[in-house]
Amino acid sequence: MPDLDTRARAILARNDRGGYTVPTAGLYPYQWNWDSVFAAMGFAEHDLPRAWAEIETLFSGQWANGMVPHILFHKVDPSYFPGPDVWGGTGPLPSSGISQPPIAATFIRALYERDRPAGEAHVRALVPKLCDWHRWFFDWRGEDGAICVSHPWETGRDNTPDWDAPFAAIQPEGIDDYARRDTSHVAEDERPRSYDYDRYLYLVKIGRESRWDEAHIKSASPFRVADPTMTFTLLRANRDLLALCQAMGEPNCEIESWITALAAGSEHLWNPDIGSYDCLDIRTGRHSGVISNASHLAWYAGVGGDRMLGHYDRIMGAVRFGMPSTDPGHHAYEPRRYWRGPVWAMMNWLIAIGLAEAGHAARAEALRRNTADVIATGGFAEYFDPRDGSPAGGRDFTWTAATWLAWAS
Ligand code: 9YW
Repeated sequence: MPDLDTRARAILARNDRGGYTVPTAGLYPYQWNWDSVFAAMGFAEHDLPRAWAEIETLFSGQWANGMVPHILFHKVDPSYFPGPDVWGGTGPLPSSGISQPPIAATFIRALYERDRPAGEAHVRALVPKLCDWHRWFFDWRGEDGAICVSHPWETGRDNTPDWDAPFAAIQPEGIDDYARRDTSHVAEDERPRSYDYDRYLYLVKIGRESRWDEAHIKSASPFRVADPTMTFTLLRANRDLLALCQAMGEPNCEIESWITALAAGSEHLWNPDIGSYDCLDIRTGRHSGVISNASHLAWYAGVGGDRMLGHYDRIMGAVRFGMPSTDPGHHAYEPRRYWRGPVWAMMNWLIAIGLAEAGHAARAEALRRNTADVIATGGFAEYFDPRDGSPAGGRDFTWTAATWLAWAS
């Protein structure tokens, strides 16, 4: 649809701050990690050099320990809380102290495939950085091959019901008074609750006070949860990183060992009680019991065969627009509240990549059309109500525009 194409390109242009893109003005005025990777794919449709620049700016914030932060605060903007002073990041640029789903290697490979041979110099410079980042996940987030987070924001699925049980065990003591900014941009009932924010800030405080000492966080934080978003995106990213190394004539057996470990480790996320992948709380050994859109990334990771197919068909059959971020059959489902129910277009894209590769081309195509419909119905919103496709959260959103341009349209 040419009109939507034009609007999507205009959103990318408006959110472009020169070398990096903000998810949306006001609500998220900085560079976010996985948002930038999707943005790059949107730019790639009409401007490959700009696509590479987006990724390279992201990696300019990489820490000495290999971590690539979830937010880079290039220019301070008071419309967002918590800002750089609350995080106290210790990297080369002002940043947060946690990471985000490592989808970069996968999409760098896709960029390279459409930009040969010009992209080679970019790939050669990025591969060692990707290796350092992926190694950081193994060193600090690995639990027997499953990948954990030290903060919900690290998964990009901030208030999913997956955290309800681990959060119930946290007493957020000693946090400073704070004023949220998000609810001045977006309706309160589409955002996380204050209960969640208190705990987000408590976990930031633990990290900041340790100066982001990962050994300390790993042993002392009350929050350590193995998560399908991280485990599945990292497994997939390692397969793509290995392919990039091979294309550069540099086979890498360290990555091969990561792939083997992750493929085995993903099994820890399988919850036989509900017949689904979900989260595993390392502190208690308990599964979350939540079937989320991240559970359906198993195909993207190339694990589990068709184990998720029954849930996939059931859930897609229960909503007008899918894939809802939480199973509508779960008691904590809230169709407009952020990661507790709404549809996220870019998650659909990842799920569809996996479905297509697993031989479910018709389902992948149906998901693409359903995503195109939700965008045509609700516009380029941050997320959508699964019941009627009405827009929710931020508007003129970069990753929704990019997902439209690169996949859904
Ligand atoms: C935060 C920017 C980010 C996304 C996350 C989403 C939300 C808020 O917005 O996080 O403060 O980090 O949950 O996935 O990257 O769009």
